[in-house]
Amino acid sequence: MKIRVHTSRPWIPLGLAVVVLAGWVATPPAAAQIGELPDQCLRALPCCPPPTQVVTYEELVACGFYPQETRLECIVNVKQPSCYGGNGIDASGSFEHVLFCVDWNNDGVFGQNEVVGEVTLQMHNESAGGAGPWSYAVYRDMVPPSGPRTSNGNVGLTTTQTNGPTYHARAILSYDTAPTGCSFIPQFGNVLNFPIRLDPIR
Ligand SMILES: [Ca+2]
Repeated sequence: MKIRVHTSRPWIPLGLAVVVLAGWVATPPAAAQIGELPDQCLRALPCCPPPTQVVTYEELVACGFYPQETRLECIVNVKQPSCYGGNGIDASGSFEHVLFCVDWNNDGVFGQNEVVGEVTLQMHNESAGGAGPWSYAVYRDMVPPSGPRTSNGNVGLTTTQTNGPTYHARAILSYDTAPTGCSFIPQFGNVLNFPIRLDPIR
């Protein structure tokens, strides 16, 4: 048997109730704002000049080449529970940018025309109580300039004959700010150089 307990309700003038309700609509309670709060974390750095390639928050830990898909890949470790521009997994958060370059002419310099692609990883603050670091994977399929992938530089040939020439690649991780080129030095993030071998597609 269910027992209902009745309590006497305090008398509230109608006008006062309208005022209270209007105030609640104008300023929702804190619980209603969860997930919409801006990230209060400021990545403060000493001055001057501020250090670069700070890897306290995120870091490229390894990169490589997957020949079968002509794909450059990297592992990005996200190390902190916050400071990623938004609270909650549904927050807009921020972006971790990774730019890939390949020194196609093997002159030891990554030129502006040797960018092969960029990928962005949307990031947010930890919201489920987990403890990092968390390892994310990013990749970018690239289209080499005519030659090295299929025919050892013989422009016009479309064979898959190649002896697997070696090239040098670079990945640049930058939080929030997209790298502007292969020489970009990120403030938050880091640069990794790594050799790759363009083995034939098997
Ligand atoms: Ca070059």
